[in-house]
Amino acid sequence: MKFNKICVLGLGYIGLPTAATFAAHGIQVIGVDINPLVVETLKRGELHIHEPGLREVVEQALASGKLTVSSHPEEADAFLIAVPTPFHEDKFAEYEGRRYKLADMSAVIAATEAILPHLRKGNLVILESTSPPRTTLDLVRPILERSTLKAGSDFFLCYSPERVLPGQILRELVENARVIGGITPESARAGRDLYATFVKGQIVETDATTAEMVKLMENTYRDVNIAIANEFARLAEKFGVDVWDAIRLANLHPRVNILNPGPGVGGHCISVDPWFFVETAPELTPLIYHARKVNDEQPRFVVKRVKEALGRLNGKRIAALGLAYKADVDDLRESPAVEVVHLLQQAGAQVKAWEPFKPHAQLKGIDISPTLQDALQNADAVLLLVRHTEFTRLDPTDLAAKTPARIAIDTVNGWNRETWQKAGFQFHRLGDAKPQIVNRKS
Ligand code: SAJ
Repeated sequence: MKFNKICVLGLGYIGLPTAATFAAHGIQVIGVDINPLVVETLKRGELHIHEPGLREVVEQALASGKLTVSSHPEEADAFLIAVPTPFHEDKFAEYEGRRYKLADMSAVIAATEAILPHLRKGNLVILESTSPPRTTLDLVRPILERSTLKAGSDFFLCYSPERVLPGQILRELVENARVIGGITPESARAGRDLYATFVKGQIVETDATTAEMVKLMENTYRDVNIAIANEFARLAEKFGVDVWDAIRLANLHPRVNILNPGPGVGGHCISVDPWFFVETAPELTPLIYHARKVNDEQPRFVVKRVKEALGRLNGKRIAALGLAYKADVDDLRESPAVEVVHLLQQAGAQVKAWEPFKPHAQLKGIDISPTLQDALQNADAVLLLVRHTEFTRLDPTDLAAKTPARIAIDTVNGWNRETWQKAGFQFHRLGDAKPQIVNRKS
């Protein structure tokens, strides 16, 4: 199938890079967003999101005329839906005492309905938004069939998940394997024809519900594995073991790959997607549910550790290093580091946070320092919350000269115990209860 013109609905972290990449490969793209601010910003040639390399690609696509932005979709050969699927803030359900969140599919519904008046015979519609299993068949298809056209015979319908890593979106869009789930084999084939425009990775055709499950399985797998790493960290502390060392040794086994403990799981994917399984099958998902709970509890566990290190939290001054949801990104939303800071403050600590990727960020209730120096001065303890490369390179002797703090707490295995101890710090690390042994060596 040949595509001359496509409409991409939703110009966020996935939709905008995808739209610009299609445009860069010669397809006429109408980028659609219901948020007038997004449309205006892009029309001015500016960007509302930060992603390395995106500005250049979008600028070029706009300048070439291949990408235009609008508030409404229009007739096209294909429609691609990449809108958010968050949770309802105030709606929950419960199964055997397990309270779970419910997905808010209103953006997918609205985007599908917006396509409806423009849907023609022979069109292709693709849902990319992460969604509960069967969304394509049971939610999107019936809306589109209100047009009286029949999905699978009059038009093609697919689910194709994005699998890109924030910070590397443009490269991964092209290089990652792409799973395309059609509601019929012909639909999947049409989807392949579209993505083959730029995808260099393997393109695999399957059915729509399998593709939906694949996406959720990837992130749930990661969540459960991080939960077990976090539980191992708790166990290691109980047994006087260094979990980081133990994980390194366990991973020498050819069929074991344990992930890293840390202050919790953030971001918009891994801490969210497992709930889509729980919501659609609570009776089948106790493990997935409890893994989510373990990871959500992790900031509290960190706070407990900080309290043990400091004796008490009330009145203590803490320099918190890092607020991003993970290493070397500037995204502070859904961040466990932010949660840790809030909890410390609730317990009476005075926290000054330093985030090198967003020194001027403003977060309600959090004192963000304009410089590292500012966060450090007057501190009683230095708390490492994010494994930014910049932090792992800090020289503790240098740092000791800038702060009265002589307690360092590392929650991400970013620092070397011996170097910090030599620089005069009492050193604590999450999941590591072996200080006396290292002391003996040094
Ligand atoms: N984390 C740990 N320990 C680890 C790894 C991660 O605590 O060993 C934490 C991170 O610090 C962070 C959270 O988990 O708070 C998630 O980070 P991440 O790097 O695992 O994932 P995301 O959310 O940035 O992106 C994921 C990716 N999925 C997988 O790697 C399976 C990405 O490919 C997906 O496209 C993305 O979710 C998505 O949009 O679904």
